[in-house]
Amino acid sequence: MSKLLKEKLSSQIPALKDEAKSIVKSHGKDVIDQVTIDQLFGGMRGIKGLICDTSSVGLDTGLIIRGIPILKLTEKLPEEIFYLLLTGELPDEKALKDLQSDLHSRENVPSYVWAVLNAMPSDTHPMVMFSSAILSMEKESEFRKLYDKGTNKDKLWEAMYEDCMNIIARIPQIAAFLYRKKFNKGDMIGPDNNLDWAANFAKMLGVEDKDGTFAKLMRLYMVLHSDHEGGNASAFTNLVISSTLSDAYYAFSGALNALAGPLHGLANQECLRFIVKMREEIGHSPTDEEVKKYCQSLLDNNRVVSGYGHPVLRITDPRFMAFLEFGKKVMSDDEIFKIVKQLFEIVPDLLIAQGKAKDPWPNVDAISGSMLYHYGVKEYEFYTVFFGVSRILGFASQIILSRALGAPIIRPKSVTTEWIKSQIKK
Ligand code: NMX
Ligand code: MLT
Repeated sequence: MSKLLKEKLSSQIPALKDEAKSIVKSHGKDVIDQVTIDQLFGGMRGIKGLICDTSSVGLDTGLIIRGIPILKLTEKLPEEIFYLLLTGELPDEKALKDLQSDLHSRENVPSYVWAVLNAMPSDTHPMVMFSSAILSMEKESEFRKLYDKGTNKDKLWEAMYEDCMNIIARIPQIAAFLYRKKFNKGDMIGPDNNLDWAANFAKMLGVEDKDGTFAKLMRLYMVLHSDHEGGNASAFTNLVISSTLSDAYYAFSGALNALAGPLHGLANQECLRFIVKMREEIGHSPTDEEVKKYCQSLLDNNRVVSGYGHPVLRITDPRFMAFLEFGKKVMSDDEIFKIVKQLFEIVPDLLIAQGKAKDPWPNVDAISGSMLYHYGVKEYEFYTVFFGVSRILGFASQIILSRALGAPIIRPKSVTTEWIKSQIKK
């Protein structure tokens, strides 16, 4: 089996471990942040409390992967991004081909996964199906087998790598199967060894793609959603689970459950649901005034406008801008896409006027669904699965590196409200 990526990592890891050790040895007690009471009551927002080298998110830059702003990576393949997330370098042609053939060689999904999915009630949410399918494969874990053998901790990352590669190779097929099953799209479509990871996914979904732009969208979609540093709710969940030396199957399944919340990854579903409902209620292409009134009524009822706001960003999400550019080229007359643009003109001002949201600008979820809807993927309940398939590239990179560095169990200290009150008195 081809293994250039694993070899590259093996050669990098000793230096990474030495670097981490020496930083801690020389500067272990240096203070880099302080914690305020509003951060404790406010979801730990802004506290610098984690190491994540795969990517970072600046409040005024958005996603940066290994030093490269996401808008400079939009022409890359998701496999290239995975290589970059893990190693800090883009692969050359040989390394890319090697990675692609390695993934193809691992794509055989155990047949019991289909049985698990077929056994689920037809009204099960696709994210439950996706998360369960991944968890159901836990018995395949090389990591757990190696751990059970009592293997040296330094070797565990290699088994983590194997598990992650197996999962990445299989999820396009699993997601495509559950899309076709759940939404009665017909029989499963098998993988095609000649295609790249995202184009293969596009083909297995069975979405009509006469001009090849849906495959292009899938590549872009998978690149844009691949990672968003370590502190977002699902990535953090993934890191916490993996830090207990649970394997990747447990970690990804748990992380996907965090992604499935409407304040996080489910916002893409909620945003399309909102647009469709608004059109149904208003009954035609809404005017600016009607959209304004509709959104204002949400805010007046203490509801959020999905797709707007962010825990870190204070600018329009560059991932939103990348989709906007794609949409302008491919679907400029699409009714839903036009409403997304209309919302972009209207919602920030309403949020600014309301004065609550710290970030009034759109995030990626404000637009990603409209891209899918255009190609006939109108089942918005499925949208967060697309997010999850892509984000597993980031989850995988983060926990392979954590295990390679021997990161300890994550266990911050909690305090009681009484303790806070006693500190205030002091
Ligand atoms: N619409 C209405 N109110 C909002 C919005 C919004 N889009 N965004 C923030 N607020 C409110 C928020 O609910 C809070 O209200 P309250 O004080 O009554 O609790 C107040 O503004 C302050 O919140 P922030 O500190 O600005 O935001 P926070 O960091 O806590 O949360 C989000 C960030 C993303 C959870 C929040 O902006 C939100 O709920 N947005 C809508 C859901 C969404 O788009 N999520 C997707 C995030 C990206 N992703 O891909 O995961
Ligand atoms: C993400 O892509 O994970 C979201 O933008 C949420 C976040 O970064 O907190």
